[in-house]
Amino acid sequence: MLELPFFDDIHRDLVRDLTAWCAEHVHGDHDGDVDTICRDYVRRMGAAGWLRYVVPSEYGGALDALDSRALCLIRETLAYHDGLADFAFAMQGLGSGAITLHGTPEIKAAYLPKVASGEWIAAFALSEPDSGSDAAALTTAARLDGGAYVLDGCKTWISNGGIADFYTVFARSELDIPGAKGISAFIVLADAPGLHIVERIEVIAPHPLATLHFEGCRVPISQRLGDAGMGFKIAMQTLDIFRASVAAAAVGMARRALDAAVMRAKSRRMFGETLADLQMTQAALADMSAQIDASALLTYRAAWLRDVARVSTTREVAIAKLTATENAQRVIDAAVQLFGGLGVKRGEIVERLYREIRALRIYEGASEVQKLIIARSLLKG
Ligand code: COS
Repeated sequence: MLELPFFDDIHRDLVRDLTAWCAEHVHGDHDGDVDTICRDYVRRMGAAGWLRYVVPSEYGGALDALDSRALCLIRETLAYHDGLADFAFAMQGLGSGAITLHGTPEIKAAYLPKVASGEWIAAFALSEPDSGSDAAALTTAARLDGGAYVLDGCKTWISNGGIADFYTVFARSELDIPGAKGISAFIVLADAPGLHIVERIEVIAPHPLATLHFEGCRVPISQRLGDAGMGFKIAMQTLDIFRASVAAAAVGMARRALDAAVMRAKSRRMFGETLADLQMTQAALADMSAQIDASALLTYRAAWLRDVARVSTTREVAIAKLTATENAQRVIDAAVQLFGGLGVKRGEIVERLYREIRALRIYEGASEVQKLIIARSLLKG
C-alpha cells in the first residue's frame, strides 16, 4: 500500500488486518479443483468479514455505501497473496453490484446479506459468443409473458458459472430496440428451470468459468433491476466501480512480482557477484518500481474521485485499468526474466503470476475498450 492522502484510517486498518489474515489463511499453492477452492474462499472470507465490503451496511455490509478505495485495497492485498482469493472476493462484488446500485429494498434484503456472509455466490452475465467488447449487441432475449420475462439465449465467459447461486443477467427486453437502449438487467437464481450450464471453460489461470444457456427460463418481473431498457447503463455503472478494482488487483500482482524479483536478485550469484550488483538488473528493478507506483496512483485517484469527490470516474477508471494491467504484465514479465529458467518453472511464484495477470488485460473491458472510452471522453469534451 502506498502511503497516500487518498486514504482514511479505516483504509489503513483494513490493509493491516487483511494482510495479517492473508499471512495465515491465503496461500497460492493449491491442490484440488478450483470450484472447491473458490467456494471455500467465499465461505472463509464471509466468516472473517471481508465480504462485508462488497455490500452497504444497511444490508450486512461494513460501510454505508460501496467504498471504492476499500474494494481496491482489499483486491490489491488479496491479489498479492493469491489470484484465486482475489477472484473469489471480486466476483461477490461484481455479481451483486447491480443489486446494490438498482435493487428494490426487497431484492437487496433478499440477496445482499447472503453475499456479505458468503452464504451465496454471485456472478455477472453480460458477455455472449458474438458480443464481448460490443456489449450493446447482445441478443439474449427476455420476452414479457404475463408476470414474468422468458429468457432465451447464451452467455459465455461467465466467471463463477457453475458455482454461483445467482446470476445478474443482461438481456434484450425491448426486442424491437437494437443496441444499448433495449437491454434490461435481471437476477436469475442458479436453479431456475431453463438455465443450464452447458460448458466449463479451462483457462491458463484456472477459475470457475462457464457457458450458460437460457431456454424458456422464466424470471418474475420483480427480479428485474431498474426500469426496462436501463440494463446497459446498469452494466456500465457496475463496471465503472469494479474496473478500478481490476487495476488494484494488477497492482497487487505486480508488487508481488517485484518483491520476488528483489529477493532473487539479492540472493542469486553470477559472474562473481550477485544479480543485484549488475546495473542491468538495477535498471529493470527501477522500471518495475516506477510502473507500480504510477499504476497505484492512477488506481487510487480513480477510487478517491468516486468516494470523496463524488464525480463521474468513467475516464479515470479506464486510464487506471489500462495502465495498471498493462504495466503489471510488463513488471511480471521482467520478474520472470530476472528469475531465468526458474521463472517459467511450474510452481514458481512468478510463473503463476505470469499466467494470472494475462486475463486482467482482457476481462471487464479489454485494454482496447479502455482506450476507446478514454478517447471518446477526450473527443466529446
Ligand atoms: N455509466 C453510465 N452510462 C453509460 C456509461 C457509464 N460508464 N457508459 C455508457 N453509458 C450510457 C451512454 O451514456 C449511452 O446512453 P445515452 O444514449 O442515454 O446517452 C448508453 O450507455 C450507450 O453508450 P455508448 O454509446 O457509449 O455504448 P457503446 O455501445 O458505444 O459501447 C463500450 C460502449 C464499448 C464502452 C461498452 O460496450 C463496453 O464497455 N464494452 C466492454 C464490455 C465489457 O466490459 N465486457 C466484459 C464483461 S465482464 S467480464
